[in-house]
Amino acid sequence: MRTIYNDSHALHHGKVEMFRGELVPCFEVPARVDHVLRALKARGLGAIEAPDAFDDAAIARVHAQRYLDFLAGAWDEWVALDPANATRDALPSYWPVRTFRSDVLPASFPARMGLFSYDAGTPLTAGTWTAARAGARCALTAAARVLQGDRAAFALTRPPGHHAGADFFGGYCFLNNAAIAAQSLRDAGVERVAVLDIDYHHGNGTQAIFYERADVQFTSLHGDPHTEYPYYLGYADERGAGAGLGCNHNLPLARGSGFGLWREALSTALRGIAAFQPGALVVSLGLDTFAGDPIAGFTLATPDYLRIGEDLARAGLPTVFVFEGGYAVAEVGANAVNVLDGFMQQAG
Ligand code: OKP
Ligand code: ZN
Repeated sequence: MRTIYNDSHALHHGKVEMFRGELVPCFEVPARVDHVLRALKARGLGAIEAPDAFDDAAIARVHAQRYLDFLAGAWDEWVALDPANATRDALPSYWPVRTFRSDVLPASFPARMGLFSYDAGTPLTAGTWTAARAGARCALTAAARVLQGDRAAFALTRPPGHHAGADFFGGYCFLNNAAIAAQSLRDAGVERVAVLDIDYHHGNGTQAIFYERADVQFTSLHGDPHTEYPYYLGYADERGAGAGLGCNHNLPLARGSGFGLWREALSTALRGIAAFQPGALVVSLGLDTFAGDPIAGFTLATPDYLRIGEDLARAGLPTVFVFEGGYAVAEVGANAVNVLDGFMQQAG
């Protein structure tokens, strides 16, 4: 399996995130991807290639233009507020919750930070836009390789994407790489695309982007949002709306769940995907289901990821893997590569 990778991911390196009243060191660090890259090379899993050139039109198929304009200029605006900001991450402090307006674009940069975000755990840094855009291009390139006939391809990207909505960032995510890949498959003529999100956290951004659409099915296995981030979405009764009614499937599992329960839920998810008869599958590949993850609560073990890869391959679909979460840095490489290795061994 080909991996599409670009080292500009490292230009996004937040220092701190707000957690329980304190600024704590970021969990989402460049070393995550370095470990996956090293494990890929050690395992000899296939070529590691740079992304193709894409203009931003493919990204704008998913994201609102005013949000993209904001992201592109955000760092310069932050530093313009105070030259000393150049040494600090930008974090939002105000949000337009219910009863506030979101149609007006305030001139104030901090006000726009809040308009385009939903948490204080997602620092925006000098290289965030460049890194996120390169990541989206990796996802687009992986989708292109699958369209060109590869059985599967892996977009090794960060920051992750599945929490980012059409016009907001949050949950360490800025551009929704999986959604951008799925939309590009649609635009290339694949009539139905399934997105399967196996990150520990519900992919609220991806769900929201496709919620009213019948052409992209979204299925997610995740920690129950009653207790787990992102709390406000990801419940089982969210089935889609309008034309998309019945095209959204959430399978929340209690914090503490192990691989037995998790794999049963995967099998339920794969049955729903088969019934949709998609032409391609996009997997939001989070590895924070691992027992040792510092910010999540399932108990999967490293060999379990081989089984996941095999189960996914048995779906028999052209598959684009997009890297998402996984914060047990020393183990994230083996866990990610086990999924891809299991997939290729089963795919034959
Ligand atoms: C991103 B992805 C930890 C609190 C949790 C947000 C988690 C975002 C996870 N200090 N903060 O789904 O892996
Ligand atoms: Zn996650």
